[in-house]
Amino acid sequence: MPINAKPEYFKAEKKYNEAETMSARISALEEMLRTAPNHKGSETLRAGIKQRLAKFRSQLEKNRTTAKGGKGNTLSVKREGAAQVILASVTNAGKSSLLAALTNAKPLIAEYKFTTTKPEFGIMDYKGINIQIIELPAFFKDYAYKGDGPSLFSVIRSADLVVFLIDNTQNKEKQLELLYDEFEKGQIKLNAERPKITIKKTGMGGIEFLGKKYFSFTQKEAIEILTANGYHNAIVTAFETVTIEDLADILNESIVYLPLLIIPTKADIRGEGISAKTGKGLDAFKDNVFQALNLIKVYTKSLGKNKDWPPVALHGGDTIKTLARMIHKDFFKRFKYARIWGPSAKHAGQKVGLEHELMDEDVIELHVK
Ligand SMILES: Nc1nc2c(ncn2[C@@H]2O[C@H](COP(=O)(O)OP(=O)(O)OP(=O)(O)O)[C@@H](O)[C@H]2O)c(=O)[nH]1
Ligand SMILES: [Mg+2]
Repeated sequence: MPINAKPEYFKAEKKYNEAETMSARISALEEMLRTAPNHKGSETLRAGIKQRLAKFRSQLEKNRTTAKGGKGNTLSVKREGAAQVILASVTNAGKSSLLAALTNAKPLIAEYKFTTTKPEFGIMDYKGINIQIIELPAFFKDYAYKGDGPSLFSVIRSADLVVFLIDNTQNKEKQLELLYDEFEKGQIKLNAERPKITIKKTGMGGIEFLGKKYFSFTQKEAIEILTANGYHNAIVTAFETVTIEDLADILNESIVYLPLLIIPTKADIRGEGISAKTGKGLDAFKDNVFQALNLIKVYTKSLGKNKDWPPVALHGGDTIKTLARMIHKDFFKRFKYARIWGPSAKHAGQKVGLEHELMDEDVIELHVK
């Protein structure tokens, strides 16, 4: 029994105990989490609620996705290009207009509400790099649980970036609140860092803890939550301060972490941001997307020739090794050295090895044995 809980909490708990359907159970648990006391002594309570919530949400998504018939369903999107970007908004914020302005897609654009009813997608060319842009049907309350919502969240799960389009002509706070709420229900953490804790199953020896100084909970609490999740033998390592809620999050395999951009639309009518109508801000938008995806573009070149087109998409921190492997396995096996020009080169044509870290706009000449 939680100490200092408000009457609202007990009301929600009663609702939970009496709930007959999965969605009723989920919404009661959400209510419990909102009304549960928020002090140190109630962290275990909150973690427990979160866990049940996570379990039921995943179950709901699974039921809905399999009911859709899995594979051949029209709601899935075949991955193309170097990365996938999700456009999410309330209805009429201008997703289809933006998709049409950025890509080869020809979605229906109209003044009436909920024009788009299934994912629409196309390829955006960013300076020679292909990026797939996906418009999802507009969000509304309980999208994550209703109708196609759970299947659409599977599309989000495999994407690389989420963009919230916020309509300058509608109430901004309401739009943001709705979107954040639904993404939380869908178990997507936006712009959040994965808690710095790892759990490794072992064959025997019980549960062992490393980095205990970072735990803001007792070992007993941790063991309780771990065994409830089927971990009886494991090594748990913390690298930074972690709460019991962080531990619950890490145990929940359906949680996905994605970067988020918030972009205001219809800037030709009022406010900041982009306009799909006039093209205002679209180049800056593309730059933002590319950066938020943590992508870089590099060019290969052959001896005595100019750089090749199109460039190759890599991620920040990638090395010559990543590039060599990507081009051809022989390039990696027979690699001798590389010459580079551009931002990561100390001087033009610098000779480097496999571990050299590349930067956006580098030009690389690979030499093989
Ligand atoms: N002035 C102006 N109108 C826009 C802009 N973008 C979209 N619109 C208008 O807003 C309405 C909705 O645009 P859509 O692109 O269909 O919006 P959506 O978000 O895809 O809408 P749903 O699919 O129905 O959720 C249309 O009448 C568009 O012409 C813009 O940048 N400026
Ligand atoms: Mg649309």
